[in-house]
Amino acid sequence: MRIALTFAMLVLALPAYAAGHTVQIKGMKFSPARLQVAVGDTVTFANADSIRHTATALDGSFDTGRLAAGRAATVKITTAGKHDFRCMIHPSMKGTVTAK
Ligand SMILES: [Cu+2]
Repeated sequence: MRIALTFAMLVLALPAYAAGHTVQIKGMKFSPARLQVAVGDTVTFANADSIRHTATALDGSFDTGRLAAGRAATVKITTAGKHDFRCMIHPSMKGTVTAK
């Protein structure tokens, strides 16, 4: 029992590996538009359209800035919660990153 408990504490003490997620921007849409991540993960927004877009969190938690055609930007999600984001150039383009 004590060994199992010690092992559990060791596992919990190990640093979590940050995962990388990718969101494609194509046809004036984010794909996927909704994603679940862990705090510390990164999200790469890749603009596959021929016009500029941004991925800007409404709570200010991340912002890619203006992404030219074919460009990508990676942001780190550092706070838990639901982060709605928009393209600031095309406000109809919406998405949500939910971080736990
Ligand atoms: Cu846009």
